[in-house]
Amino acid sequence: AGYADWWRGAVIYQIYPRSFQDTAGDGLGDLRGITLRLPYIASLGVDAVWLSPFFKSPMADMGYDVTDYCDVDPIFGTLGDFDEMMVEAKRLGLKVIIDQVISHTSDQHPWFVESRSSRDNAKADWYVWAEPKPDGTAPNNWLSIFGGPGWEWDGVRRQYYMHNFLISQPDLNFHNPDVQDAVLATVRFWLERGVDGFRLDTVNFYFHDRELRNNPPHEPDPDSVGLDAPETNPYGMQNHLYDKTQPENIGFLRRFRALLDEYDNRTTVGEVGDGPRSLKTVAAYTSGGDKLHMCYTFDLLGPDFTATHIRKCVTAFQKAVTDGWVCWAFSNHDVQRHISRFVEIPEERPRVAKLAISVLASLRGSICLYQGEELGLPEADLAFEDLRDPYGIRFWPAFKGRDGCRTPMVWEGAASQAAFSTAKPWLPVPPEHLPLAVDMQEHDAGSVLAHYRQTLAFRKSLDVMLDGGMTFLDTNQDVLAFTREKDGETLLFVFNLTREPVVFTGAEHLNVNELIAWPGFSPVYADGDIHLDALDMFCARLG
Ligand code: TEU
Repeated sequence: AGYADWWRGAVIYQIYPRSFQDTAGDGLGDLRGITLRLPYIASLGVDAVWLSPFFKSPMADMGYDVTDYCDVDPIFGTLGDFDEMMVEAKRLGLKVIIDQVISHTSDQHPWFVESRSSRDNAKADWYVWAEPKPDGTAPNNWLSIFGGPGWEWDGVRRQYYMHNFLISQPDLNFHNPDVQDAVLATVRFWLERGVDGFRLDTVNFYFHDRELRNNPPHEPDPDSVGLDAPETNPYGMQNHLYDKTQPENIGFLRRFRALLDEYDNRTTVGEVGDGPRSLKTVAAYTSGGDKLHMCYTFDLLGPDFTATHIRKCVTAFQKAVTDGWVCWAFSNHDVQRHISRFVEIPEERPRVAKLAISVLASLRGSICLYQGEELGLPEADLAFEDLRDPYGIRFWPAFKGRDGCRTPMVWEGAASQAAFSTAKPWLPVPPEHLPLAVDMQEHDAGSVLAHYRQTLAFRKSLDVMLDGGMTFLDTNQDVLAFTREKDGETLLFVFNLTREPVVFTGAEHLNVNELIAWPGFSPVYADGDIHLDALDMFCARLG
């Protein structure tokens, strides 16, 4: 693969700027804080950082509600701070991916302020406006992911506008070419500033059905996680055929890619949460080399950390997406931290954290890590009074929201506020995170942090790990067993994700040539059998 393909197999570290490092003393992370900590991120051996939004915003959805796509919110700093961060990232050999939230804006965005001012202003058609039904109710049955109807009445225009998320996140009308042009102009702004790529928030929500047809009813999808999980949100009771994922998006994504291709070595990763259709959508968005580079699905963001589940997800992906590229992740800023999803007994946390990154780093695809997972941080258990996430506040206690994974990064276990800030942080630093702080693990060769570094270094050291093939072994044993292969080199991986030891017999006919020691795991290979402990793994070169 040439250098332009750097993103294939890349390890991307997601930063939640509000919670990473405060330098201004206001309890909120900022861009200078990120710059300060970039050497730490580089020391993990990742290829790129993805910054959650730092643009001007009233922060109703913590920055996923933008009022100016081309400026930095004062709480995060200035454009000058951004440029300094870019310089430091370049120096350290880190790529920078920013989060483009263009499906919707904030209702405070000047575009929306103008659009809602009358029915005939220049931006009247920039958002999704519609007449009420004759009885005054909303145009159709579309729902918002954050609860309630997907339409809000506007008393000035005497029309409804559409929103997939908060009422204060009106949906841009991508059917209007002027909207596409305006959005692409903001993308060019950041390309000119040197960013290496874009994470495209809710990329399958850009277009809606122009006829505004009602969504048909749908049994809730038991696999869906977080916001549209059936037990917490009626959103899952509808089949979202018409409020998102329309065919017109393909044309827009081609325009997006053409713009990117005017610059060297840029990339995109689209967030595709499309329920059961997600893989079809990923295939459509990433095939052909003329749309997105990668997509990100919610497949591995659920509670299931079993061989069966991971094999099912990867196999389904391989079948559906033959020409395209995926980015896998166990955690992000929207879901409960994976250590808490995968583990009930706290004593198991470090081992599962090590096993999980070993699995993730062995998969074919790029991978996204979420800040703090390299420390094995569990989800913070917050009180209702602490919550800032509007979604958590709305659905508490059935769904506790997304603040539990957004608490401040812990840098120094003995320092005030874990050295995140000199002030009281916007969310509390959980006391149980302190022993896991960076400085507490930094010099411990057996720590989760050390394991992340070793695992990522191994992944980076072999081409076969980056874009080699991935083939599951045909076995009925309860293990995750597969090979990675490229240019005559073949690696065998066997993971035991259960809490019972297992003897894996499926390697007998394979030519195990050289065992590869993996830190923290000590399987025994004897007479063609692989003896794995509970929560253990095996790696070898076949030859
Ligand atoms: O999330 C999109 C999305 O679909 C989420 O609702 C997801 O299903 C949920 O968070 C899983 O628990 C993106 C951003 O990642 C999220 O932070 C924003 O709130 C949302 O878009 C609106 O911009």
